[in-house]
Parts: sequence; structure tokens; C-alpha cells
Amino acid sequence: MATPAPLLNHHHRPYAWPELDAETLDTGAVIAKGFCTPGQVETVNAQLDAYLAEHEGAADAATGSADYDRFLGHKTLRLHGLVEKIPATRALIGSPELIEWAERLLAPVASSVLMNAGELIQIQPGEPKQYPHRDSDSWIAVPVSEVPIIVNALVALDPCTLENGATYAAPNSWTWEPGRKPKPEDYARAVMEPGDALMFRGDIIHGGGENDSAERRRILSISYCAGWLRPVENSYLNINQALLSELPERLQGVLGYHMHDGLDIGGGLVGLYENGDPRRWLAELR
Ligand SMILES: O=C(O)CCC(=O)C(=O)O
Ligand SMILES: [Fe+2]
Repeated sequence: MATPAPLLNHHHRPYAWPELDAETLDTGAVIAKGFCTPGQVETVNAQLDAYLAEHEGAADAATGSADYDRFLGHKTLRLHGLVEKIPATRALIGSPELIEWAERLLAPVASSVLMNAGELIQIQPGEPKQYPHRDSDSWIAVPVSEVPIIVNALVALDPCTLENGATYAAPNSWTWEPGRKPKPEDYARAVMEPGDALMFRGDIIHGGGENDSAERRRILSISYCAGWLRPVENSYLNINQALLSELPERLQGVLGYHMHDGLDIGGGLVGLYENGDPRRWLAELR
């Protein structure tokens, strides 16, 4: 008999955070049902639809590397700069629940976290399965260890199904020896309803699914990395200063406008502005 595919544990509101955290750290991935409300999903979708209709080509892969563009997907729309462009995402990217989850999981190695990327990932019909990867491969010189340096929440804005590209995720793969490749039976699929979130350590092997349906599969990927790492998305370049000064403090912090203080674990200060905390610069903006 074939080995049954692993399943992802589902958590319901009110979330039992200690268990959710422990499972994310251990198996690597859980599904938080109803992470955002139907109203939030509807508003984010409406703002995305309006933005994409007005900005043709803005969400196409254009890294200058043919291999990397293939990884991002030629039939996948990806949009950064969401805090600026899609106002309804601010409450998600700056969500105290998500930020605190990331802070707890990364706490042994990082006293603060940054938004690594806030990204629309919309897989269009005909897109093949994405190359399986660890998000932590962005910093390939850092070995995978007990404590993740990146966590990611994929928030479903459409139903995510086996047909339209539900994410593949290999539970426990953060414990695998380097070079081990997942077999089909190693994968769970993140089948979700709009508003659900796949919450995972970014060092498990995963990837977007093939879209064999006639519908798009739209999610937001909201990832947070250690406050001393360089995030994948350079968000400094796409938030205007007038907006920045109006954002909640927590969101300013994960966007990089707070100093990272690693002194408690014998580390240093990172992200200084004029020898001090960039909060001073923020205060001058007001
Ligand atoms: O689209 C997905 O389901 C996952 C995408 C992903 O893992 C990535 O682009 O890093
Ligand atoms: Fe990924």
C-alpha cells in the first residue's frame, strides 16, 4: 500500500498559540483556519484587482536571471510594495498576531524581526509546479538549524485546491540531511479556504503547486526574517515618507525603521541611523 501523504494540522480561533508555535517549530507547518475575515479578503482582493487592472506588467517576473524568473513563474503574478499599493494589506503585514508569532519563533537567534517580503503570489492557469525550495535558501551560507531565521504565512485570498496550485510542503524537512530531495509522498498540500493561512518555518522544503484549473490561485505571502538579515524585498524603496510616518509603530518596525538590538545575546546593533535608532528619524518626519 502507498504511504499516505502527510497532513497539516489545522488550528481554529481562538488559536492556542503555544501549541501552534510548537507545531510550527516541530513539523514545520500548520494551517490557521479563518486567519482573516471574509471582509478583509474581499477588500484586499478588490484593491488588488483595481491595482492589477491599472498596472499591466507590474506583477511579471523581471529579475534579469532567466532561471530565477522561471522559479518565480512566467504565469505567476507577483507584486511587492503592498504596504504602499494595497492599503488593506497593512493590517495583515503589520498584524500583531503574525509579528509576535514570528518574534517568538525566531527569539533564540533574533531579538527583532523584519518583513522579509509581503508578496502577492497569483498562480495563473497553466503554470507548472514551482521548483521545491527552502525560503532560507536566499541566504544559502547560513546552515539550517533548530531555530529558523525566516517564517512565512501564506494567506489564501482564493480557494487553494489540488487543481489550482495549493502549496506543496514537506513536513519535518528542516531536519533532513543536506541534499535530501522530497519524494511525492513526502508532501502535504495546503488546501485552504479564503482567509486561511499556511504558517510555516521558511526552512522546510515547499513550493507553489501546478495550476491545472481554469482559475487563478491568489495568496499573499507574508514572511518575516531575523532582524539582522537583509530581506528579499527592498521595501525602503517603495514606501513614501508621508505614508511611513502614518503607519502603526509595529509596521514601521518590521519595515526596517527600528534598530535591531542584539546586545542581550552578545550581538550588536544593526540598522543604525546616524549612530542611533532610526526612530529618531521617524520622529523628525512628523
Ligand atoms: O505560491 C506558493 O504556494 C508558494 C510560493 C513560494 O514558496 C515562493 O515563491 O517562495
Ligand atoms: Fe517559498
